Amino acid sequence: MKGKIAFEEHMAIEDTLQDAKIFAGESGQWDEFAEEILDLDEHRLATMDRAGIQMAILSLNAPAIQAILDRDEAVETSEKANDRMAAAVTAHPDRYAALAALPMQDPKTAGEELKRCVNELGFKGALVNGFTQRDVADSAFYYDIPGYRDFWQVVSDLDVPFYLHPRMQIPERCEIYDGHPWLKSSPWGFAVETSTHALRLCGSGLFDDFPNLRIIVGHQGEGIPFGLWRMDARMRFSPRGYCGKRPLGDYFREHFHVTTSGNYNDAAFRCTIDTLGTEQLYFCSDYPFERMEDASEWFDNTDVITEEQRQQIGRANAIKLFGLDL
Ligand code: GRE
Ligand code: ZN
Repeated sequence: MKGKIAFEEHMAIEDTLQDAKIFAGESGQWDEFAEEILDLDEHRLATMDRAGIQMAILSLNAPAIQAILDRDEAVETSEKANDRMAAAVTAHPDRYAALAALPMQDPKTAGEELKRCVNELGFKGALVNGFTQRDVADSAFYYDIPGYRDFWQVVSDLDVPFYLHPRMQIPERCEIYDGHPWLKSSPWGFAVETSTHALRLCGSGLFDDFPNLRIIVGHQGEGIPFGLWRMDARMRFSPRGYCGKRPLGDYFREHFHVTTSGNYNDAAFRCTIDTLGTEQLYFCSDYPFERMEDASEWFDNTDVITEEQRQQIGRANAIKLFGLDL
């Protein structure tokens, strides 16, 4: 399929590049990977062409800003990354758009930066890499806590989507993975971390306070579609501490948008479609952690969807979600 729009498509700046090394450095192809993630010109555009991707909505790599302990450095690095993305959009306005990196260490400044990005630079929303550390390495701030309500007010006022992207759990807080470092990152731990964070948002009453929030999660929903029925079923018996006014599943189905990033699998796709329908589903690749060609090869050919649904999920839904002028 030509004309696809993809929006879990990562870039890096020199300051955040090293964060990708533990994920991509072991393949022995670090130099190539580094070139790919830094490049926003010919190489990436040619790869997009081969994969039938007309537009990539760029975002910073993980965990990047969210792992910077110093508040001022987090603010400066976000601005730098966002300015870099803005320059790429200016250079190739018909091929790129951008999602803001945000210094969640300081919710007020994060809101200000989001306003700058959306109102002045024309960004389409934000992509944040899970919880934020601050001041000390052994810290993890999740965005359901009261300190972030003013930030969500800004997101709600701007009415832009917020992509909740994975990051790895910090070493001080992941005993369950001891002795199994492979289990901690993208094969499993990313999904546990991100889905739990997403459910915290649902259970915090956030969506009662801000009914227009739209949260995006990747990887076919980070496992939530598969578990949703049971969660609602069991919540009838153990709703301890749950602050939502409505059942969990209602919030997920109403406020969450799910992408195919890095999970090119028919069974997962069917489950996600069964849970959400096709209107809140989107094609994404997760380049350069994945190959755009692999994402497209699967998406363009899967017979789980009709041709009409392929157009919808590959393009039309994204135009609507981000209000793109295409
Ligand atoms: C990602 O950003 O999506 C990612 C990583 C590291 C490994 C795999 C992956 O940051 O998909
Ligand atoms: Zn990603």
